[in-house]
Amino acid sequence: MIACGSQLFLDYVHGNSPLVEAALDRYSQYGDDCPPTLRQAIRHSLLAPGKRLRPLLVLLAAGACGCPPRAALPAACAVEMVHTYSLIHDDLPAMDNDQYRRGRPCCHVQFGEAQAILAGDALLAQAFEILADEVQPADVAVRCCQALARAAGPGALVGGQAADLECAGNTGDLARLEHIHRRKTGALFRVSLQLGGLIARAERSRLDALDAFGQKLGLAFQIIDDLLDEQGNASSLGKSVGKDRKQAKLTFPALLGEARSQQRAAALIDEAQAELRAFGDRAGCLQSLAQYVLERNH
Ligand code: GRG
Repeated sequence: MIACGSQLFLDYVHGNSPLVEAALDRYSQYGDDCPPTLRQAIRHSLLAPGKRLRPLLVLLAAGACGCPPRAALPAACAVEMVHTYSLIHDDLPAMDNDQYRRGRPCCHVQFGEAQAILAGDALLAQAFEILADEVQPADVAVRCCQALARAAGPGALVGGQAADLECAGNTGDLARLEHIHRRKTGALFRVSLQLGGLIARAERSRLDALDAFGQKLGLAFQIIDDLLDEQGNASSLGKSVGKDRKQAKLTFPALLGEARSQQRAAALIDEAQAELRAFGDRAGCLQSLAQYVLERNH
């Protein structure tokens, strides 16, 4: 296994996120049938400076299985669309009621609630259109649609969000918290890696290894996200901070304390990296991304 820090991943971001940004821009041009306000609302959120971790995971997983990044680009954009939809809807007054996201006013703050709901709806639908139209061959497209639908659905992203909303008042234990985040955060990390592997037509053992990596990475990402909400600053994060504590939310630092949360995230990243041993050098960038998730400050 390659021992490396986050620099390899940061170099990859430098080389490959322009590909993702250009494709997202292309996919969100739309014709005259899409009203201008809806187009602007979608582009406001989709083209805002997100970290693009999920699309990069798709490209890196495909690469680790021997497939060039361009072949996985449509699927990478599809996942980013589902993620952006979830952020737009999460920020709504009926959910987290946030004001600031990706360094910009939230979609509903800028365009009103109705347009923000529709922008999210449009992105969710478009993600599946892109997979069905552009992933080849058709049986792989079907498997990609199935995997993304499951990850976005009632037993994963939406279910995790619903469980989180019901979990007000800091009640619950570590098992409950992890169950929420396996669905709310982990499912999109896992499916990103699966889509990359499916497009590369990877064998079962490789898909399983990517999945085990994704589970551990997703949980570590969430622990760090909770820590950043306590310790980070709004201008570098591009979103509000300190909300979890104010709303007495169930979080990792609230249950474990900050030091133990940090240790748990580090242990999960070590375990995640070990899952990729069989890929050898091809997974160097994924290993480095895992390190970045642990060290990130935004
Ligand atoms: C509304 C169905 C539905 C789901 C909402 C995304 C989400 C679920 C909630 C957002 C709140 C939150 C802090 C979730 C957990 C971690 C997370 C998904 C953070 C945002 O991801 P980043 O940091 O965002 O990768 P960027 O903007 O960089 O893409």
